[in-house]
Amino acid sequence: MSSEQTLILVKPDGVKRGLVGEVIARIERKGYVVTNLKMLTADRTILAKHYAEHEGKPFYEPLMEFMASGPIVAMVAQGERVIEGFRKMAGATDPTVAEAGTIRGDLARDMGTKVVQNIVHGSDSPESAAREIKIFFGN
Ligand code: IDP
Ligand code: MG
Repeated sequence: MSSEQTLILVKPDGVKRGLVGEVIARIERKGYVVTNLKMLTADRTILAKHYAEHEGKPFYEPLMEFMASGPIVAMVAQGERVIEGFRKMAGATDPTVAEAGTIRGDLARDMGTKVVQNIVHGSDSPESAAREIKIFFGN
């Protein structure tokens, strides 16, 4: 399979806790290449596009509020099967059960909040990656 790209976000909890370097270091040690990167505070418009698939779910509003609560770091990582590879590195959505050795398993836990705070986002398919990279970085 040819080299592909994925959209990775360090969420507000990761930035607040000073884990941006840790996340980037793991991506680079794995051998993926960061090809674009920026810090921003996401507004509702951008978040509504990014999380359109979750609209109407019970955690949607808390998710929007959490993701807008502080700066995030958006980046594009590139490599063979990076979409699948980064999802594996991130670990399960619920950080309490995410495997040790994963970003979420090693660095996050259930904080008792309405929305799960789990440090990172990673695109889940080539279609999502293309759509999400466009949202954060344009064409
Ligand atoms: P993912 O980030 O592992 O792909 P998604 O199902 O796409 O997980 O959900 C997006 C984000 O919404 C999660 O990373 C997490 O922050 C939050 N979330 C997902 N499911 C739940 C839930 O059942 N309760 C609370 N928050 C959730
Ligand atoms: Mg997802």
